[in-house]
Amino acid sequence: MGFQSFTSLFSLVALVPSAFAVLETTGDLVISNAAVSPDGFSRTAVLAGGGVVGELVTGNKGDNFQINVVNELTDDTMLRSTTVHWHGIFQEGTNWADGPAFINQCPIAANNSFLYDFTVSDQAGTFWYHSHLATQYCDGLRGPMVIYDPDDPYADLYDVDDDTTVISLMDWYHAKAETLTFPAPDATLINGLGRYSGGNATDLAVITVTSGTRYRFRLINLACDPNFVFSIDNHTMTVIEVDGVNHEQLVVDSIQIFAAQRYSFILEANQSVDNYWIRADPSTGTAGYTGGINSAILRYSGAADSEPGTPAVTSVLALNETQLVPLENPGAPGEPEVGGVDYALNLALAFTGTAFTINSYSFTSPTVPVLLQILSGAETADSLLPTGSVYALPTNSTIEISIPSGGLAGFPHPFHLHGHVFDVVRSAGSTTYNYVNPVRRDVVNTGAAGDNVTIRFTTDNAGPWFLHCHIDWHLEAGLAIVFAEDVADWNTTQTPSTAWDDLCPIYDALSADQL
Ligand SMILES: [Cu+2]
Repeated sequence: MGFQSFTSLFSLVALVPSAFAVLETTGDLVISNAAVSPDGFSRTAVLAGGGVVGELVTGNKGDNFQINVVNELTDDTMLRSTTVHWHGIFQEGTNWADGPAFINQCPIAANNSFLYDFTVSDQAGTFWYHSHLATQYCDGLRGPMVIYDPDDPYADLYDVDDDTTVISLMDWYHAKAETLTFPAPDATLINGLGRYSGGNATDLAVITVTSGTRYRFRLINLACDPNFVFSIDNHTMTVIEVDGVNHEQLVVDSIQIFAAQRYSFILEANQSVDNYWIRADPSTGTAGYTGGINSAILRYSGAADSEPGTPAVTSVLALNETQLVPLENPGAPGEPEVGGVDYALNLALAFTGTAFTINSYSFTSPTVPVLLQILSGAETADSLLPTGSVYALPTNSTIEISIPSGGLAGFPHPFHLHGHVFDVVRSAGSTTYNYVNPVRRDVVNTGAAGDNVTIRFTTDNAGPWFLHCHIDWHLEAGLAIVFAEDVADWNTTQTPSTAWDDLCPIYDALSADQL
């Protein structure tokens, strides 16, 4: 604790961000522009805490977080306003701190700051944060967030779980997000380093392990688009956590991880002292490993400072979502039959050639945040904007959402619900329904033609909650709706800060070049 305290004090006066900066529950998260070249190609990016991978935000189950987002963005060729969403955190009673622009708040203008003050009362696991304004996080504003559990039921399975065991995967673009339409990424970054096809043999991320030690790795897909097939040569992985929910142990040799999903897995350093390839093959962009693309290095202490020579092998134990079983309180709410809930909703998805629609409406941001519409006087859910994209959900009710994505353009689409986790009673690639012990998570792959991915949850969290495709280019093209949960109670349960009240007047007064 002494060293931690010293580094915290030191960070108050140090202006150069550390490569291993950790923000523990309380402090400033500075959003700034800087030129970076994580794959050898230099571009100006939007950074959280100064790194291509944002500062690691940590805390313990039960902690209150007070993160002051300081907007120092100056580059008007990109968005200068910002917001931060804490992905997977329920925000019970603090819907105003969830982050999505024009759903939960107005954007934070440049040269301003905004305090996100929320308590993580009963969640632990692997999370992340990112801008939730247009496609800003594709320009860089994304980082990991870990909520440690002092009473982790799996504590006996591992020896190491710290800032060195977070593995972040992301797509990287050489052009600025606002100039791109349904682009393919230029590179894959693993822990903020990578190479692009045709580029130089730049440094790759190295994860160091000690022979005989067991690690809890926390794998996070921070991508704007691709899913990755992740593996580590010569090693199996025992999955124990899915999107912040403990699951029964499942041994796999590869993990297809969709945008915004997370897994914790145990890796035992039980192979000979050597270097091994870590692989993350993307679904879009340049596939494969030629020249060290889509790769990082697992290095045993004592091994040579060189690249691995291990060959790629075919996976024989790929992760299958239907094999994941929640460790605590498994089972979906409602009756064990299709539609056996209080409120069932089918989402018919379509693509017009330029925009996505859900039940015939393409989501476009309202000018007044959905939460503010009620707090400032709108009286019924029916009047909430944008028209056709807001669905009122009754409180204390069982909900079923079916998503027959049917090979919709750009599939497979990973759908994310804010404010909840859900039980996936029908997974992609499966025609059977599991109401007994289905995977519980907050981002689900909705699959291909013939799939009808179906999720269930219970309404116990008042506020407007976004449901959207987590391919950010698709969200921007309208693949989203808003659940207005328990609207009647927003005025009594939601008490935003004065600073929150000030966000919209400040933002609305900005000139075009300040947006
Ligand atoms: Cu999508």
